[in-house]
Amino acid sequence: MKIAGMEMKNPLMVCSGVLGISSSIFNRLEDAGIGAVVSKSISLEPNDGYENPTMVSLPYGAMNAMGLPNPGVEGFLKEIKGLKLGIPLIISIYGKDAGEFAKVASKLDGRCDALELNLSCPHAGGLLSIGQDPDLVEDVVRRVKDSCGLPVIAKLTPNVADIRPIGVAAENGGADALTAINTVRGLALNIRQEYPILSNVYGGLSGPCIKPIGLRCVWDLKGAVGIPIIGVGGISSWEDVVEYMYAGASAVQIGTVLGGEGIDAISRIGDDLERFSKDSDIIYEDMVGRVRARFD
Ligand code: RRO
Repeated sequence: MKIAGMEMKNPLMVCSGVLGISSSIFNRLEDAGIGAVVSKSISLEPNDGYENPTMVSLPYGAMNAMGLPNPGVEGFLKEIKGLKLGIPLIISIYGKDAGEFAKVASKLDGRCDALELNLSCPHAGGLLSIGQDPDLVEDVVRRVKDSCGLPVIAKLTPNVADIRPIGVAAENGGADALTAINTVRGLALNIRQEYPILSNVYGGLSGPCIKPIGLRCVWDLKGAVGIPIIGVGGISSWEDVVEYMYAGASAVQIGTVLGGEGIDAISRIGDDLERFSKDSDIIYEDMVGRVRARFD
């Protein structure tokens, strides 16, 4: 199967952020059968991120406010020097404005198979506001497309009243695909200490509890854009993958489940999905958008 010009053996990707950027992790993910990997978001300059606590597990998912920690684009390129992968490598990038996004993109030209633009971190003020404004989204995507020859995937936020105009703006800017969704802006409190749990106060909610929100966003985008959609949010089983694909996703990303179960979750979900495809005689491409509104 092909998505945004990348040949993939299955529709599974690991989502940005959860497993960092080391070459050994990318190699282990490939061995576990992942179709493509996405790096943590990389910026022009190194960034330390927020103070601890940056992560909290909840009975229904997890919440994080890491604060975009990363070694900067030059440090990242050193980190992956010598990396040999037989699957597509997608590098997630961010910048404070379109010009910075374009600078990071040009430094990565020819170093990976696609870029994913993080327009959607729920607690990095600037990024969230770029991702909530269709004009800014279109401008960032266009500037990045002009600055490199890589396929560009725009990662969208669910933290908007209507995700469709944002997806359409990314498509108009030249995006090759969309990723929906980043985490949902939330708050976790400790009533004994009488503090918000995360040092940043606000965080991004992920895990099983956000699956219906991710599905709704994929469904809405499918009706609004012509480019492929990569679904993400709360996937922990093959049934979740099929739900996202039936709703309109051409591929999916897996994240929070890896925090609890580790990389074994990839082989479990991948093997189960392949079995479902064979038993039901539905190839991956034919799963995309299979569910229609009941009264269409
Ligand atoms: O680093 C983070 O705190 C973070 C990022 Br960049 C993002 O896009 N989404 C998220 O939930 N956390």
